[in-house]
This record gives sequence, structure tokens and C-alpha cells, in this order.
Amino acid sequence: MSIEYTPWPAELATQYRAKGYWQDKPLTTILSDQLGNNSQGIAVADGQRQITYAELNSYSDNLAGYLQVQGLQSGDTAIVQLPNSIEFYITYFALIKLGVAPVCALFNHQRTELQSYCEILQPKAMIVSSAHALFNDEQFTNELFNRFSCLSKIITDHSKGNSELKQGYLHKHAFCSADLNPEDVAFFQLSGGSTGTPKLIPRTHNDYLYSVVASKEICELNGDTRYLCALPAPHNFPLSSPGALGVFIAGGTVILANDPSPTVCFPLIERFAITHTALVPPALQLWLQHASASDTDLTSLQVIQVGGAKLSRSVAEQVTPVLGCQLQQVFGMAEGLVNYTRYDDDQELILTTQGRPISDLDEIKIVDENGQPVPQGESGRLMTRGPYTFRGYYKSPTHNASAFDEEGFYSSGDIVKQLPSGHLIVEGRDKDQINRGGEKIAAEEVENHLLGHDHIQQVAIVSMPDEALGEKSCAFVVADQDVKLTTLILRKYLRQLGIADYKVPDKFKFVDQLPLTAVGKVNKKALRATFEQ
Ligand code: OOB
Repeated sequence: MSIEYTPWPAELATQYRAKGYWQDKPLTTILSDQLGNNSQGIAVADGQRQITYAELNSYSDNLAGYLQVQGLQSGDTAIVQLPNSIEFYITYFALIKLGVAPVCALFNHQRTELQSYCEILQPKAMIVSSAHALFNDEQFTNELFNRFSCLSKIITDHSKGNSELKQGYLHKHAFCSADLNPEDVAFFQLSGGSTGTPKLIPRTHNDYLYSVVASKEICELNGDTRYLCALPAPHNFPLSSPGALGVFIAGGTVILANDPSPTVCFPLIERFAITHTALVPPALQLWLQHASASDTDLTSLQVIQVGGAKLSRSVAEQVTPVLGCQLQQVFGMAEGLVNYTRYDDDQELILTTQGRPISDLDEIKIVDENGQPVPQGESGRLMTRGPYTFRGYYKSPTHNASAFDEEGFYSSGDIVKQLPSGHLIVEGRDKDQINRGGEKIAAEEVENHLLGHDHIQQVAIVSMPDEALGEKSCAFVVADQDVKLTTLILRKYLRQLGIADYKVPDKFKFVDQLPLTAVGKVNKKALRATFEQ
């Protein structure tokens, strides 16, 4: 049984195939293509260990075989939560080989995020790490087994010593390869989200492979590429833009870092002669500050990609003088569309735009509030469809009805303008989301958690400007009059519920009432305006 998703209309699919963009090959060809000449090339290194392409292939085969014995089969789903580690890619490929579609949670996700992924996906298995506090003991896994009868297996990787995951991939387990249909869902990406519950994005073999192959070409990766993956490995940017998968297609090496701080990354750059990396703007700022005082040799760096949130021109200008490498701006989304500045673009475009789409078949419409196209060069809402932009969130018919227009264009919620060259400039946002230095927070999701508190009547979460992160989050709270709620109490409340740390509001403001718009909705614009002096 295939996993359900909203397919592309047949005439567009025909076009994507005719151009050779959809190759009707499964994502597993990324690995199998390296097994000829490059099987002894190093695929992934993490500072302590490294594995070759042959090992990545045989380890993921072993794990697939092991999971098969546990009863997993094509059409099933799974949840993976692993830190940036060799095991992440072994697990990713093992599941893809099996035809089991995983959602890969971020390592900083907590109880409520994992539970809601379980609710939507009804996974048969989870592969997690005891390095995460939730999986330190068996309490949470027992809770999950009790609550989700679909779950038959939770495999925990223990960072030290022998773990079931390591047993699974290090030992030979016969794997009876699955018949993969490239039109099927290969895995799910996580949406940054703007709604009360997290949304999952089905990505098919065909669409994802095309986005990675084309990205690898644009970014000119080759067998000598040594890519530092310092952002969370499952995120679309370091996975596919061109990310680790692009590096594997090129036959290069991915070097993993636990976080993007210069203290962690600079020594790795020197030791592995890193050529490419991907950063969010706040991390880039730290690199720039640190570089002048550091005597680490960074001369191997060729390209730093920056994306996930808006990069200011003043910071962009410092990249080449301070870090001695080329800047590439990347504006992408887990839902599909990715834009890159090209290496041979004018300097002005590289410094001031967020790039242009990967594909000549990416269609862009920029529209006003009524869905009507704005005149060329003016700003409006970004709508897009194309060979690697999804057609619907998983099992979300109501939300899909408003997230897409009648022509199947996806509304990204970004306010952009487009130059005649096709380059996009991101000018703002029209979605109920906070972009905290690249980490996305769906305001409604956190508001709903807070509304669950006995003494909160109303709450609205909005962004406030922040020097380092670009934006932070502020919760305006209307509480019962007779109780004294404090920031501390509410932080503790959210942490006890178990939500990712970055979603806990940076600031709480206790107010008597929330401003309303003419139609009686909370006026978030007015709340945001309180931060402007
Ligand atoms: C990337 O993906 P997501 O899904 O975490 O977030 C997508 C949203 C975009 O809709 C936009 O609001 C914002 O993040 N964004 C940017 C940006 N890149 C992403 N806003 C301004 N400037 C940029 N350069 O963030 C993502 C996925 C693939 C590649 C790169 C980033």
C-alpha cells in the first residue's frame, strides 16, 4: 500500500518527465551510483569516526534487513529523531530502501512535537537516541507504546557502547530489497508551520531527487567537496539544498558538527579542509565576529550558503572580506521551492537578493490580498508550483483548501518582489509564524498550549525585533484577575508540557485585553507595533 498524497496533475507530470527533471528513479540511487568508482570514498565523518560509501550502503542495507525482520514493510511510516551523526544517514537510507517513509524530527523537539507526529503519521517504528533526555529511560517510550497501538518497535541508539541501532546496522542482516515506485512518498519534511498542529509535507522520490540533482549542479559540487553540516541534519537546507544528499550525488564528503557555533566549526574547517557549508544568518554573524580573533586556517572555504531567514546587506558584505569565500544566498522552504544566488551573478544581486528559483519550470506568481497578480517589480504574496513543490500537506484537507489556489499554486506566506532577472527579494511575511533566526515557530501552536493553562483567558504571540536572531517571540497574555501569573510560572508550565525550547516565548507581557481588528480578530499588527519606537 502506498502512502497517500496529493499528486501533480498529469499534464504537469508529463512536462517534468519530458524535460528529464523527473527521472523515475528512487532516492536510493544517490547511494548506489557511488558504489562503482567511489565505493572507498569517505561519505560521512563526524570528528570521531568516518565511513565510506560502501559502508554507508552496507550499513543501511543491514539496518533495512533488521527492520524487515521486525515487521516493517513498504508503505509503513516511522519517526526518526537522531542528532547530527553518521547514524542519521544510515537510518535515513535504510528506511528509504525499505519503502518506509520517515519523518525526521529535529533533535531539539520534545514530547509534544513527537506525540503530534505520532498522531498524524501513526508510525510503526521510531528510531531515537538516548542522548536525548526523553529517551534516557523507558518512561516516555512506554507512554508512547500505551498511547499509539500502531507502534510496534522503538529502537534506541545509545551513544556509548552497544545499542540496538548499532547491532542493527553493524551486523549482517539479509535485506530483501523493496520495489520502490519513484512516484511514491519517500519521506516527510516538517513544515515550519503557521497552524495549531504541525503539518507534514510528503516528498516523493521523483520531486526530491530532482531538487537535489539540480541544486548540486547549481552549486557545482564535485568529488572534492567537503561539506560541513552544522545545521540540524533533517532540515531541508542541509539535507537537500544541495546539502548532504547533494554531496553524496557528487561523491564528496559530509562532515558533521553538533552545532553551528564557530568554536565547534572552525577547528573542523581546518582539520577537514571544508570547502562548503550552510548557515542561518545568526550563525554567520558569530562566524564573522569570531574570525578576526581566530588563528584557525579557514582558507579552504569556497562557499558559505546563508538562508532560512533574511540576511541583511551589511552582514552579507562582510562575508568575502572577513571569511575569504563566496557568499550564496538561499531562500527555500521544506514545501519545495528553493532559490539560489548564482556564483556568477553580479555582486549586487548576491548581496541584496535571496536568489532565483532552481528550475525553469518553477512557476512564480506574486499576488495581492485578492489573489490578483501585482504589477511586475511590486511586492506581494509569493505563490508557487513546480516540479519539486508539493501539492498538499499530509491528511490536511481543510488547511490545504486555503494553502493552495485553484491552479495548485502554494502560498508560502512570504511577501516578496521579483526583479526582471527572476531574483526574489524577501520583504516580509504574511503568516502567523515567528522566524527565530531560522527556527520557525507557529504562533497558534504555542498559543494553544498556553490556552490550556487554567488561568489564561487569551493569548497572542508575535515577533519582536532582535539584534542577534532577527526576531524573537513575545506572548501577550490576558490572565484571570485574581491570580498572579509570572514569566517564570509560564515558562515552567510550557517546559513541563514538553515543547521545544526555541518555541518558549522569549518574553511574556501581561495585559488587560488584546487589541482587536474591525472584524474582531486579535490585531497582531498592533501588538508588533508596540516594539517599534
Ligand atoms: C528553509 O525552510 P523552512 O521550511 O524552515 O522555512 C521556510 C521559510 C520561508 O517561507 C521563508 O519565510 C523563510 O523560511 N526563509 C527566508 C529565507 N530562507 C527561508 N526568509 C528570508 N530569506 C531567506 N533566505 O528555511 C529553507 C529550506 C531550504 C533551503 C533554505 C532554507
